[in-house]
Amino acid sequence: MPKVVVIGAGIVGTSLADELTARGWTDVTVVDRGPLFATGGSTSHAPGLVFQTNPSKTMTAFAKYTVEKFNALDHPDGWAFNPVGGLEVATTPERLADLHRKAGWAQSWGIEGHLLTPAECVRLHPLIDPGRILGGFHTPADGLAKALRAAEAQARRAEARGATLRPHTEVLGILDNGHRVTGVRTADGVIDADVVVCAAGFWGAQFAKEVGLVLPLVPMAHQYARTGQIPDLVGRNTELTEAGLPILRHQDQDLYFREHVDRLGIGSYSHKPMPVDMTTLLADTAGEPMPSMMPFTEEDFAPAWRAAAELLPALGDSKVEEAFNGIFSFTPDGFSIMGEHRELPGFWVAEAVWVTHSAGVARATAEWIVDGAPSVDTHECDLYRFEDIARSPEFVMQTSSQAFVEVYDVVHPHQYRTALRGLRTSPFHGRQAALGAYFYEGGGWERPAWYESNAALAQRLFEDGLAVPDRDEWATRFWSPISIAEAHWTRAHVAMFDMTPLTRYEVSGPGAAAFLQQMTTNNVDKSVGSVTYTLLLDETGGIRSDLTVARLAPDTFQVGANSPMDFDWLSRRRPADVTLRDITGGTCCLGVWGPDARDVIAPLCPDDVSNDGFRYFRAMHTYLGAIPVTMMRVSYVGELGWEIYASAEYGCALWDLISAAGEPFGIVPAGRIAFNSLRIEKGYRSWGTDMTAEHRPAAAGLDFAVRMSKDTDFVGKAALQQAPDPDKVLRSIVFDDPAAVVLGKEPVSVAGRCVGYVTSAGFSTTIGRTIAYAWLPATVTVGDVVTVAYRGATYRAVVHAEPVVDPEMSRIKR
Ligand code: FAD
Ligand code: THG
Repeated sequence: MPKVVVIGAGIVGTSLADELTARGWTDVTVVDRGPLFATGGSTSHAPGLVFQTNPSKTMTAFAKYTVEKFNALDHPDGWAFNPVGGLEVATTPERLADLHRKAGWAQSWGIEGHLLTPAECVRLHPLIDPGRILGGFHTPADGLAKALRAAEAQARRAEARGATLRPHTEVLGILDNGHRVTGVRTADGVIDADVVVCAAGFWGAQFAKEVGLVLPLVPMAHQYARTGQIPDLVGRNTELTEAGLPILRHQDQDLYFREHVDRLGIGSYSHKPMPVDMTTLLADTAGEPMPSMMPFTEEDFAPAWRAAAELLPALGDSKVEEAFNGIFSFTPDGFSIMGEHRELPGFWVAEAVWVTHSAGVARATAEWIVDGAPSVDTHECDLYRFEDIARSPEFVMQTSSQAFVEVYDVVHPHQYRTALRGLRTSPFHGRQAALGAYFYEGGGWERPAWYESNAALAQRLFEDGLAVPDRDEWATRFWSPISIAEAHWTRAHVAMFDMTPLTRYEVSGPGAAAFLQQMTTNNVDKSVGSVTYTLLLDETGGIRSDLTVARLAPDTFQVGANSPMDFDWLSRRRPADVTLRDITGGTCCLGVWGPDARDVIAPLCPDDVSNDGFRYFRAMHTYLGAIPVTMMRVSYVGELGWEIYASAEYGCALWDLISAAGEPFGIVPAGRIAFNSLRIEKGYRSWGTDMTAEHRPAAAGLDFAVRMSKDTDFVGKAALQQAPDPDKVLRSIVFDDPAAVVLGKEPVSVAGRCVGYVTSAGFSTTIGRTIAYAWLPATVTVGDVVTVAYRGATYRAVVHAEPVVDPEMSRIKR
């Protein structure tokens, strides 16, 4: 049986010991520098508020499991979970509207929740001044975790199954044999291990660094205070129950509250980010009860106290009695960090995890270690989700600080960070900026969302009758009606799209074809010049990614991928006779699509680009003017045309060449919003949003990309052979009301019952309605009526046959 060492006996380490031993891996040693179970880590003082609802389905699932698990734990001192419920109040109209959005997430992810009037809020939480609030959102299953009891109960259960707990044992180093991890070195000697899991909380980045791994997390201080006795609370709770009122969030002032018998605990994020310098941590925390507590900085708390007393007037006569600046981890995107070190197999991390998500993260990590894959989609938390730049200390610090500031903000789905923009720009960037591009950010890249230079064209089209339904204020943020004109113009004439940020790899070497055959579902071992749409599956048949694979030479393939996780997945499995290279940065890509695309390109190209001369899903190395290019006749927007790749130094010249050649046809640059709505019309999925590792190809409507009959035993094939018919499938739905807009994650109901959720959506200029993808029960079929809740409105939609636009492929294959 494999030997496991878990570093850290906080809520994560103990939960992991429980989950591993429950799966039969009982040779587990949990080591902690501190005493058990108040080790001195973040868990030791966590006030334990558990609000389950999160924009992320996965994080919500992690929290839901934590609540279920903690509710069922036994501890001699009392409850490990007290389901007092959760209440979030709004003091601004914007927050009130956002609580509707939150209620939507709760419904989508299966958390009971109710929107309340101010009077109803006060009935639940009588300390609230009803005159201060506009409404609230109540989630009855939320509550308080007693983190130390939960840690102890889980650790004892693991111990009963054979695990060993070693307090007062500091890990001084990680040992390996040059290939994989072999153990840890402690002050008392070496502990051998086949698997070492770093669950060392905000100290984890130090271990990781020692083994050559960058964990993008920043330990930050966050203020927590307890008041003196509050007369209104006296007699409400016993020492045992501690709390009876719902845990409370006042997010407009970055505050949260819980009861401690007859006192209130107040947590505040309203202060400036306070990153902790790990090199001076010991000195900085010397006079404090534990090394995760910094001295309280009273002046930072003053505004929080005033805001708290405004919401809860009962605080007026009270004051802060105990307080500290507690330390825990922040990450650039707010998600946890999970996975195995690629260069040091056997070294795993489970880091930047709240108490709220702890059991869920632990279960997924245990499944991953024991079974090879977690049962929920963990891509948002994947250790290898970060682009290179996102590992630089500067990036980690700035973005994590922004994440701290925004932790309770109303964040729009298209609101991109402002810190450190402009890091990755395509060679077209100068031209785009001059054309008034509005840039979104993705993977560090600047990506035009629309171009102000198309405003006049848009105006003309609208006057000629192109419909642009009015949108609500929320949906118009980070959006422009110009995008509708760009999409329309692509279908009517021709447009150019910057595809440079599309991740691409060169896979080469004598083993390249066999490798890709083994890794992906479709047959890619075809003639030179072939392009194949294919899937990466995990061992359970879940979709890890969807790729295009172009065979540029017998032993050279260009792979169009989705994220750094694809590179990681392929790297781990790459045999010695295959070279894998990320060529995204050194190259650029321009998509030229629309009915006039051939007329733009043909005069520039020495080769035959006719429908027969350059067939659909073929690739060719050629020239456009003087510029060497690789062209692929592929179109994510579903139009005639090509992706044109060139070495980056030609980019600007390529842009100018196509712009000039396209001028007689009225070519326009078009942005991401148009791109997105066009691909949704055409039925193309976006990995990570529409489908993830939780879904198999049949459910996602991608069976056509799986070649079960090919000779190679590709990854995931065996699982697909056993797979039952899917009970949930991805569908396109079309809204009745032309003005209906959704942005993603909204709950979908049939006959008043929530049965699924929206993944992505876009306004279709072709049919003048918004089209959305939604996961729905397989029993809901084409023609069925559904309703979608969007920030307080309810829209009717109908399940549509796919794709909504051009099912005959006549637009592409001409
Ligand atoms: P820890 O509990 O820090 O455990 C890590 C362990 O690793 C420690 O015990 C440490 O001693 C050990 N360790 C480190 N280095 C070594 C070494 N070299 N050798 C041996 N052992 C080592 N979360 C919520 O969900 N809800 C809340 O309401 C909430 N409120 C919070 C309020 C405050 C003020 C703070 C600071 C945090 C709060 N959190 C909350 C966050 C939560 O406390 C943490 O995210 C969580 O406890 C982290 O658990 P962990 O097991 O990863 O880390
Ligand atoms: N271009 C390239 N690579 C990519 C993408 C891209 N890789 C990642 C991502 N996008 C992959 N997604 C898709 C989705 C659909 C298609 C291409 C890439 C597509 N599908 C055809 C269809 O379904 O009709 C496939 C037809 C066929 O298999 O013959 O075109 O945008 N380079």
